[in-house]
Amino acid sequence: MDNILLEFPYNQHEHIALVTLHRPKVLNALSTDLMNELLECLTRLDNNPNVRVIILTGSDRAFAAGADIAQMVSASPIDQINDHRFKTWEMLKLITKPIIAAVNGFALGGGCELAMSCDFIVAGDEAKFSQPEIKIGTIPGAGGTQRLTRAIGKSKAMMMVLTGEMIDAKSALDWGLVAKVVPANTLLQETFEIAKSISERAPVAVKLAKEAVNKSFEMSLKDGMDFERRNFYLTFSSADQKEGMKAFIEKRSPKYLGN
Ligand code: CO8
Repeated sequence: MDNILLEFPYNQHEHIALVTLHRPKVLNALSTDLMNELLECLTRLDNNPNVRVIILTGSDRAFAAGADIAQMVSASPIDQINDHRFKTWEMLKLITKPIIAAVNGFALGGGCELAMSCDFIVAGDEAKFSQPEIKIGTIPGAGGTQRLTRAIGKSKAMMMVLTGEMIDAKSALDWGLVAKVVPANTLLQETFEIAKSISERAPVAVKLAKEAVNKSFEMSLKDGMDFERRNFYLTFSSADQKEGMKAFIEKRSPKYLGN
């Protein structure tokens, strides 16, 4: 992998992996190769039973400054179709384990869309978010008009998509795009603490909870509630649910095995 760095175990934690986007010369612009490597890496981590939480980050300067403009400048629509880039983005949705985006610096265009494709975003206080595609004669293509609108509402999303201007981390927090803002130089440590907390929860329940929350984007309230109830019932077939409730009654910490 030329464009992705992987640390597992991360910080000597047996259940946490750190994936770093690494194209520093172009602020982690998301080329086809980078996206393919990212998907391959995340799929491998998803298949590794020891991994419970994945942190996705970039550099101090940029999480990612968007899709690779140099690669797209003279592309035809057919080039875009044949490139299979959108298939790669679609397949990211199939990762079952939680992915936390730890964002310092720029998260622009496809970079903002990639962060939003993760399960939640923790941002350094210098982070900047935008959908700047309108400034280069196009529009978001990997969920910017959809996920951003669901995250921050129509009015603010429309303003961001039509002006292409950046918002800072504080606005991203106030508007609900990010879950938490922390000092930039503590971003990875703070995100690690959150990942640690998730890694201590029952892994199957974590997956089922992730799946149910994500369904809320795609279903009516009634269908979503039904889906949630099925997943709730399903947790009662796991040994971890028995262990979790027993440990509570016995006033001890649970030991989850992921089954
Ligand atoms: N693609 C390719 N190269 C880039 C990109 C990019 N998105 N962003 C930055 N770079 C390169 C620059 O060309 C520059 O290279 P060089 O040193 O060779 O000139 C290097 O990174 C450093 O960038 P700057 O010199 O511009 O650094 P500044 O600090 O002056 O500015 C900015 C930083 C503000 C981030 C600026 O680089 C910028 O505006 N970048 C472009 C942001 C943008 O428009 N992003 C949207 C791209 S389109 C998109 O994402 C559509 C997604 C569609 C879905 C994807 C499906 C696959």
